[in-house]
Amino acid sequence: MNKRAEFLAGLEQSAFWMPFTANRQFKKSPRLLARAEGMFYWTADGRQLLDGTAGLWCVNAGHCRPKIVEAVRRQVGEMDFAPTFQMGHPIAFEFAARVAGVAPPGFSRVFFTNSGSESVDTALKIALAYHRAHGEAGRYRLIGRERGYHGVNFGGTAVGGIAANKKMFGPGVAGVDHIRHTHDLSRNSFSRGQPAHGAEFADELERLCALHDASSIAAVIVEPLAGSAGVLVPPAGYLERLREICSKHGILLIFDEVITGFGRLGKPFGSQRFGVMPDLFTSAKGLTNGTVPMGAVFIKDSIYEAFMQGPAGIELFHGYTYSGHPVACAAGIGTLDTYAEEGLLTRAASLEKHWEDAAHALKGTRHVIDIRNCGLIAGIELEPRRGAPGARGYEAFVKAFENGVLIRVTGDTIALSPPLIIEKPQIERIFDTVRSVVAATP
Ligand code: PXG
Repeated sequence: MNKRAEFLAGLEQSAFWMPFTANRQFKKSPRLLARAEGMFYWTADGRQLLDGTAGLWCVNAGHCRPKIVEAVRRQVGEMDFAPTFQMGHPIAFEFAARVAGVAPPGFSRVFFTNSGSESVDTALKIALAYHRAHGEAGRYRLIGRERGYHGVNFGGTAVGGIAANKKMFGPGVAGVDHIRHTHDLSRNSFSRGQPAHGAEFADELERLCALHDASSIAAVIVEPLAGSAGVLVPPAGYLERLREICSKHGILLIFDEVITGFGRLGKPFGSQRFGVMPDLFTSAKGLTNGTVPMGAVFIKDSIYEAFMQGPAGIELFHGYTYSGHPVACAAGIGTLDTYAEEGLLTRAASLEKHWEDAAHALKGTRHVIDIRNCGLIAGIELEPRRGAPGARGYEAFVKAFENGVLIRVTGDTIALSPPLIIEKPQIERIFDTVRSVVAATP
């Protein structure tokens, strides 16, 4: 047996417990990626795949970009690791300054983590600690939203609103509640960009303020545009209303920008796209173009300052061994250089109309019950097959993979989010493939 055949034969017994994967099914008929460049992956058996998902919403500049690869190579040979607890290294300070430089004004402080999940838990902890630091220790409740995805750590699982991600893991974090999601097919199906109806869903927050007493609520966390649970674009006026209610009651508003950050919506961050500013926001993924794991929480200056007024000593008892990891910082600097040189943090804006038209041209395709889009994101919702929800979506994914296009499905919704370097003919190819595989699905 050659090496590859041996590997495939051993796969069913593999030690790798794969995340969010049907392990037994996958290991029987694996899909293996071996190489990547620009807009493409190549499978282990040598087939080219057009990447319609930027890996997992992270490779915004495309794969294996030279500046990033070179920066990582250089750094890993110069200093592989150095601690950031009561010590530091220049590249962490340099990257913090660089990345704060692309954030909206007023967010000049950055806390580094290693993932989106860690960014979420960090942001929630900073929100709780902030209220204590400025004399409102009674604010301990955290409010999330149905169908929200905030990673898989305990905090993010608790404020998240996806039942399957919660049900196996016990009671979770105390003092958590949720507002309803914004999905409303009956009024908003086939909306282009922000749907017209649903700003009033934000009023649910007023209901929770009345129920729990607003002075017990520390923070509300939402994705400006919900990605994982099926591309839910915020209704016009909805985020504005949430902001207004939070400000009125002294509640911090956290935007989870793990997906919407770094150019996905045509502006550097979703807050800028929608014109609504949070108090803290999370990021990961596009921060390093997915090259080295890293996340970051961006903190409004006044929140940081509140901590710096406290007693001398450690201001926040929180951090990770790898917060500000030198190799991740190098990847981040290479990423920001690439984004800047190629105008990628705003490129989605110039492609959005074309993308939107290509997506909505699928209206009328068999099984398609909704199409949603914003920036370089599209969600195509399929009618679930009777008695087998998710089956149609999964089959479309497998067929697209066989036809040379990588798409992502969540339930029966196809979520598309290509690298921001995509060219128009590649947009055509993605939607043509989606149309044919969906129409051919029983
Ligand atoms: N917040 C948001 C909004 C996310 O989308 C996380 C937090 C967690 O990030 P980490 O780095 O801990 O995974 C995410 C992650 C999908 C998909 O298919 C989305 C994510 C991860 C995996 C799959 O939509 N988002």
